[in-house]
Order: sequence, then C-alpha cells, then structure tokens
Amino acid sequence: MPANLPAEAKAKWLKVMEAKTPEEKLRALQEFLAAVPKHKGTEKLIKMIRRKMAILRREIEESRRKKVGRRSSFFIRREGDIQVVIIGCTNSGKSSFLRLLTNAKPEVSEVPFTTKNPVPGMLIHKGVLIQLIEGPAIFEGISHGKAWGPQLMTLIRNSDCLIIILDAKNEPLRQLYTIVRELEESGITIVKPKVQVEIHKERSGGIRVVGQLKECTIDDVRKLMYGYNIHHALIRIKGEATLDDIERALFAPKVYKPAIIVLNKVDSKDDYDQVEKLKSIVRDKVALIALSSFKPKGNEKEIIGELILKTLDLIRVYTKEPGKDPSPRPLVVKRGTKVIDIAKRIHSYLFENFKYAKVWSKYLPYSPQRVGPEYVLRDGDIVEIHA
Ligand SMILES: Nc1nc2c(ncn2[C@@H]2O[C@H](COP(=O)(O)OP(=O)(O)OP(=O)(O)O)[C@@H](O)[C@H]2O)c(=O)[nH]1
Ligand SMILES: [Mg+2]
Repeated sequence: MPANLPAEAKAKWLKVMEAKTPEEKLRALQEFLAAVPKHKGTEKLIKMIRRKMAILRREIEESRRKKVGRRSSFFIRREGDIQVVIIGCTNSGKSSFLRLLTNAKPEVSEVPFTTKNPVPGMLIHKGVLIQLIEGPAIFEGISHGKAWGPQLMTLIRNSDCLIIILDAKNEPLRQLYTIVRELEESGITIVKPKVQVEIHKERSGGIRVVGQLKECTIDDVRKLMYGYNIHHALIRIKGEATLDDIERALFAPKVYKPAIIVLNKVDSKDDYDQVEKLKSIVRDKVALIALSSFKPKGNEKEIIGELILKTLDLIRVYTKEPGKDPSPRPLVVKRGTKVIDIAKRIHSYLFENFKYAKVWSKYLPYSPQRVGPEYVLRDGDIVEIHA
C-alpha cells in the first residue's frame, strides 16, 4: 500500500480525487506519478496508477468516437422500489431470463452480442416493484474502457443488486471468473467485504469517523488525511477499519454490490453436475440458483423476487391511516427498521409528534397491538401511526 509517500505526492493525490472529467483525472494521475519515487516499495502502486491511466485513455478515446448521440440510448430511468442489473457473458440467456420474469421483449438470438443497449422490465413480487435491466454482455477486457464498458459499469454501480447469468452449457465457471475479474478491475466487488470504508470529502467539519477503528486512533486517521491535504471528510466504516483499510479506500475505493448467481440452461439431469461444481466453489459467499429459461417450472418469479429481497435484507411494511384500509403498495425498508423510522419517512409531523403506533402482524400473538417508537417491524407488518 502507498505508505510513506512524500508529501508532494500525497498533495497531488488530492488533485486526482478532485478531478471531475476523465481528461482532468488523466492529467492529475500523470502529475501524481511524476511525484512518486520509484523503488521496490512503490512498484505495486505505480503499476496500479499506470493501469488506471491506460483505462482512462481508452475511455477518452471511446467517448470521442461515440460522441454522436449513442450515449443517450444507454440511459434507463430508475423506476420501482429496487433496481437490479442482469449481467453475464454473451449468449448466456440474459434476454431469455428477462422475458421469463417480466413483460419486456428483448430479442433472443444465438447471434452473439444481440443486446447492445440496456433493456428494462418490471418484476412485481408481493407488491414490490423490482426493475430488472438487462445489460449488454460482459467480455474480457471490457473494464478497460472497451465498447459499452464504462456505461455498463456506471449502470452497475448505480444499481441496488446484480443478477449474474451463467450458461451451464458453456464453461460457467470460466464465465464467472471473467465477470468477477472485470467487475473487480472496475472497482466493484460482489463478495461482502469484512470492512467497508467510504470517504466523503466535505467543505467543513474536520475529519470525522463514524464506525469502529482497529489498531489506530482518530488522531492517526487525522494525520493520515492531513498528509493527503484532506482536512474535512466524513469517513464511514462498516466493520472495523485499520489505517491501511482507510488508506486503501483513498486509493482504490471498492463498491460492494450484492449479487445473485443464476445458472441458466439447466434443461435436463445432464446439466446437474455443473450445478454441483459451481455450488462447491461459490459456497455461501454469493446466493446461487439453477434454472432453465427454456423449461421454466413456473415458480421462477416468486423464487427470484424472494431471493432479491433476502439478498438486500429488505422487508415490506404496509402503512395505514386510522379507519382506512392499509396502503395497497408496501414500503420497502431495511430489516431492523423501527416504527419511528417509518413515521419519519411518511411525514415530519408524524415523527415530531409521535405518540404510539398500532401494529398488525402475523408474528404477534394478537393484533393489533399498541407499540412504542422503538418497535422493530417485520416483513408484512401493517403499521398505523398516531400523533
Ligand atoms: N438450452 C437452452 N438454451 C437457452 C436457454 N436460455 C436461452 N437459451 C438460448 O441461448 C441463446 C442466447 O440467448 P439470449 O437470451 O439471447 O442470450 P443473451 O445473454 O441475452 O445474449 P446477448 O444479448 O446476445 O449477449 C439463444 O439461442 C437462446 O435460445 C435455456 O435455458 N436453455
Ligand atoms: Mg440479450
């Protein structure tokens, strides 16, 4: 890791972080690189920076070539409660899968790279609207700015969850490795990291840390940040972060995207050994299911819908006004959400003047029950807030 860089290099890194356009970023990286001393201890860093620069150069070149309005067809408006991007290698059956789960009608064909722009569809599961978007195919090298790479990675980064389609009849494991590698190269990881660090630069307020530090103090963190000329920032930590973890987040920030692996084209018993092989590799790191878009069992919508909610740790809560029926559409919230969080979400008046709530729940011995602000809601609960 980039420990012990001279002050000049650290100051230059700030410029890299502040760069807005790819062109600015490339220039800033060039200057940073010039300020990094070349020795054994900085070898890895230099390699990483050179790679970043190569990717940027390709990106700049690509976008110059495509200036003529192609970009807009890549934009999909976010709709519904959850946005999921379907990714995979070409011909793995992404379009077939989208057709199976939604009313969308993307072209299905054995011709590779049939889908060239994202196609949206809507899966409705227990009243939750899940927007599924088929992304154009991932292939080796796409993270280095080729074809739709940059736009696809942006689409992925802005989504809530990924569905990775693998073709059981075409080396699914190799496909998975390609996909994971391309994502990692773009700073996206699908395996939940033990520690997550996010650094938000701010205009004032000094260096603040929310979360747990490990083997270091807030003063160490401040010193580290000041070294990079960063005097105001909010550092959010999930898990326990060491000084190294924080410095790594500064240099190579990684975004965690929850994912579900769908092994497609499991049409007959002959394909089952692929399922077992994949299971033994993936284990419980990422959710995995096998299916056939050709020969669906009929319960795929239900299974995938449920798996998405579970993977994202989301529950449904119905709100209700006194004397009226519950809202037909649920609120989709994180597991662990309290009654008072719901009040806050509905209206500041309900939050500020909260008295009590009534809850109808299949988990309660009798319903409704009167509860306080700290009551933790569960999936399917109905809540009526009194202020
Ligand atoms: N045997 C079998 N073939 C399938 C299955 N699902 C899709 N296919 C076939 O696989 C080929 C590719 O399917 P698509 O759905 O177009 O794949 P895609 O991933 O969208 O491909 P691109 O958009 O071109 O990257 C087509 O010939 C489909 O008929 C399946 O469950 N079993
Ligand atoms: Mg397709």
